[in-house]
Amino acid sequence: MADADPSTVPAVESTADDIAAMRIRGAATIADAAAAALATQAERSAAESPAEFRRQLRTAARTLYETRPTAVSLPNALRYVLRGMTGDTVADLRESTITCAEAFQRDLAQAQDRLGEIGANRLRDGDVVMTHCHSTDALSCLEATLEDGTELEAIVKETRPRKQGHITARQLREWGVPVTLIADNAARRYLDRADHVLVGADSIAADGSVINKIGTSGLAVNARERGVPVVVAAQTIKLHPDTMTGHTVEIEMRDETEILSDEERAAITGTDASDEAGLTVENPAFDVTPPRYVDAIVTERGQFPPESIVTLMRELFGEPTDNPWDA
Ligand code: RI2
Repeated sequence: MADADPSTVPAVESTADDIAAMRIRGAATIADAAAAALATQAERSAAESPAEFRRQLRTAARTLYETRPTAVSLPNALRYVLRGMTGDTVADLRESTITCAEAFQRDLAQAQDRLGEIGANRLRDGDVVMTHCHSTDALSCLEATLEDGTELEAIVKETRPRKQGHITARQLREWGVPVTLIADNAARRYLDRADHVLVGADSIAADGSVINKIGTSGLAVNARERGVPVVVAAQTIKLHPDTMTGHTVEIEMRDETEILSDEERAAITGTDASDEAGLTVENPAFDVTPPRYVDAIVTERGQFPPESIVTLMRELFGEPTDNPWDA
């Protein structure tokens, strides 16, 4: 991350730190927090000219943008708020930015609710749903189903390395859903008992590829082989407009200590040297599931076969996007 700009308010820096450290995580939650941080920057800015105000907001957006590279909901949120920053005076700029950020947050919550209702139409009484990681969009589908009085069971993959499946299990137990927690390695065996695989997304590419927590692609391939439909719950803020022009989605590589502690490393290498050259640890946070393994992408605008998602992407984002924080 770049050195802190003195005009950037502490709330922006702390939100950026929290996103980078995954204290704030999940693509929708990150977008919500980023919009809120820009609103705080606007509210507390001491800028004395419109040009200075705009510069400060762009700097704050860049600080947030540089935290994690894969979930497109983050740049989509930042772009949305910066585009809503209009006016000829500092007061007008401040008000328009705050209003736009608040509208964005409201729309985000509504979109998730609407998506949940659409996703719930796929689920029937007694169905068993296998989940991966923790996705608020995916859980919204389950919540809407349960609100109808429909009963569900869940097979929850623990989702190494950070075991975010535990967050899903906790939420589902709060809703009274019977949960079977399994190690990731056991997923294929338990697919025989599952009626659906339901996952979220960090980004959706123009060809319908789904970028989601590492392990999603292997799960989807196994599910296809077992005949279990794979459903991706993803608000349209997860659509990655740059992929329309051939850009690929950067996969975040995280710290090796999420996989291997210093003690475990020492036990393998027989030395305390943390840079022992012969042992490399790779820790990609996400992988790419090709569209042929995905049955449906559920958004707040309806359910789509992955191959047709580009139509929605064009409608919502038009043609190529810019990064206003680079201006
Ligand atoms: P919602 C998460 O990424 C998971 O990969 C999850 O499937 C995705 O974001 C979407 O989450 P991470 O931030 O937006 O935990 O559906 O690395 O909550």
